[in-house]
Amino acid sequence: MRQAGRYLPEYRRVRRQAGSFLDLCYTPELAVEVSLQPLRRFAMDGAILFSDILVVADALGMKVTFRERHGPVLEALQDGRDVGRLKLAGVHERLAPVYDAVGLLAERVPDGVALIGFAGAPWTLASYMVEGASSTDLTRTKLWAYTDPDGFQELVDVLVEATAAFVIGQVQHGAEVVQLFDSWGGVLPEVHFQRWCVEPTRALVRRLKQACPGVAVIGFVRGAGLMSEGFADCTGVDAIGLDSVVPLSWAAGRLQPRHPVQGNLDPVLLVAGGDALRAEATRILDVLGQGPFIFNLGHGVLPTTPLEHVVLLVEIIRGWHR
Ligand code: 1CP
Repeated sequence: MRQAGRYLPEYRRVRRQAGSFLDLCYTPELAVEVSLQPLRRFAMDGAILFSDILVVADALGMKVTFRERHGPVLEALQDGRDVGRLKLAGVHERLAPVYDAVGLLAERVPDGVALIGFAGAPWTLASYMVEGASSTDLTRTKLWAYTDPDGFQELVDVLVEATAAFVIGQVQHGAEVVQLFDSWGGVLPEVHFQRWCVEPTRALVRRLKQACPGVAVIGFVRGAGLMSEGFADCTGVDAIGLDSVVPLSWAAGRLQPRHPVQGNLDPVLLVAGGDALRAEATRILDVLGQGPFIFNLGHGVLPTTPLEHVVLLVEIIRGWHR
């Protein structure tokens, strides 16, 4: 989960050299370099491609920029006419530099380290394209989905196609695992969760698995809570990512018998370090480590995370015994 992030000094150096954030994503040598940086410092079992979920919006022809300390800024979609102007044809060509980065990474990631590709799930991607920036309540996106479901469906359909092309391209260039981030899925009430989170993800996973039968898919829906169970069972994802507030015993009882789970340390505990970090990391390992499990954070690494706390966390995980 955002391993490279802004907490590594060597990342910040490359980031400064690269110019814009999208230049970093679209320059294969630089994207490969920042993808490999965390592996050089820490004994990780997985490497996540350095890119961003919003390259798909960019590849569809939207103007996307990333402002320092502010996050992404997009020229927001207003209505169905704007959806009609998205350029689905040619998405593959525009994303070619990302595939090139994956291809180089597949050669350079050490043996035994899984190469993870990723994309935003359609709902989360749609939310940035409609809000035009980070938002916590997604009011505009919800209003569109609730008042004009057919029109909103057209946008979601475009995003299923574009995102499927994106993850298929990554797997064809060497990604072994694909993680789908539905970071804003948890704001939807159950009926709408089914339509805008479960259904598009199911369509996306079906396309991906048809093209790339052996690939493993991890679905992460932040805030899904109890709805994670239906999501895991209905979408065809293999493993399920958990945010930090999902109770561990519930996950062990309801999810883990059918799906490997991934999660879910609160990123703020990684900033805190010390006994608080040790206690929670150990509790997660004790409860979820009995079944199929990928240790991860419940959300992205915070920029203020001290490096020695990451070292400590890796030691705790490596030193833990079932
Ligand atoms: O190692 C890595 O850093 C992996 C690459 C990675 C991934 C998996 C980045 C780089 N972004 C993401 C996923 C991503 N991007 C998600 C899904 C996971 C999550 O919920 O965090 C989302 C929602 C985004 C959109 C985005 N891009 C945000 C979040 C804004 C918000 O609404 O909270 C931000 C800050 C970005 C920019 C970005 N992407 C990645 C980095 C390292 C950064 C920081 C910008 C910088 O370095 O200048």
